[in-house]
Amino acid sequence: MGLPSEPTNIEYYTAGIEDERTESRYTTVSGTPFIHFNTAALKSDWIVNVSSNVIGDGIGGPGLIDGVPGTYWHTPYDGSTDYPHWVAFQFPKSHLITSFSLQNRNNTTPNVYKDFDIQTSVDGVNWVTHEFFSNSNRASGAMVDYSLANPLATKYVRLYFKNSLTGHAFMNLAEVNFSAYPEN
Ligand SMILES: [Ca+2]
Repeated sequence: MGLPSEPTNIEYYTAGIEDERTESRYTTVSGTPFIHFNTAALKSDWIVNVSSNVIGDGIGGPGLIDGVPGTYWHTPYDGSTDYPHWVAFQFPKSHLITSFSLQNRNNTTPNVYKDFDIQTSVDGVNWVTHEFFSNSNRASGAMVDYSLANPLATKYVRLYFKNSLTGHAFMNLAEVNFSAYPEN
């Protein structure tokens, strides 16, 4: 299972927050570097925020961008926090995202998300849904790939998890990778 191959000429969409309108643009991006952001070094300048975190189990949002399958983010399981759960990323500059992958925690007890949205923002505060997905892979440690039907150019991206594949109020996740053209 690998990430999708590099596209050449693609059409992408940017979301306008103020008028809640989506406009399309066409661009030629061949010649710019296409990067699979899947190591700690490549993700070192990302800012990550999570909706909630349980203390003492996993290492929170940083566990999602350290390139280590064994580290993870885990939401509280004391009954205080139900879906939706989310994780938001801020890149140092706008990235044109074409695909991404989410790695399940490698654990005997799967606490896996099901339906989720990929969202975009112009300010990191107000979010609009770009596309939605449904996960059916509950295998421990599985790397699950998702391709965007419409690539997304954004500095801010959020994964908004709406319910559980495994019937839990909580979830965990080992790693998040994006594949993108970093734009200047
Ligand atoms: Ca990790």
